[in-house]
Amino acid sequence: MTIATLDVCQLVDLPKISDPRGNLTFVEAGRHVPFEIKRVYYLYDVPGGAERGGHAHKGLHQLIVAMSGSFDIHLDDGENKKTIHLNRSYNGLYVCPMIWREMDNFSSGAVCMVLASNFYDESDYYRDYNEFMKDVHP
Ligand code: T46
Repeated sequence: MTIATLDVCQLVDLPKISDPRGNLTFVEAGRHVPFEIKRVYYLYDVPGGAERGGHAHKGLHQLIVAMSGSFDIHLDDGENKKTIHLNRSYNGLYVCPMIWREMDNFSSGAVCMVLASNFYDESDYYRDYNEFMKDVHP
């Protein structure tokens, strides 16, 4: 198992084609995200005060984009923590495997889109922080 560090979880500037008719952003697998995209999902209608996440993935790579509105993502590699405020639809946050994440502070109307490197698989999750820590710091 590869132990991740927060250093690789960085904001990616996605291309933005500005146009008086409205802006356009695109994402190309292998070019803007360092993985093949196998799944896209999105969170929406998130009630004020809700928290999401609260888990880590063993092998999943993700790019998280605030398509609309804003929210905070708190990342934790077992040693260091950082919080990122996402509020631009031309920025994506790359999150590598083995990073505990929690999300909160969703604005009204926020839409969080996630590009993921694999299909949904519950066995890829750590949902217990102590289990995650045991594997990060055996
Ligand atoms: C992450 C944040 C941003 C599925 O059936 N298929 C799916 O593709 C997903 C993502 C979830 N589910 C089911 C599994 C659970 O019964 O939907 C329920 C909620 O899933 P989860 O606990 O993963 O939801 P979030 O919003 O806490 O977390 C998700 C991602 O799992 C996670 O990787 O970073 O969105």
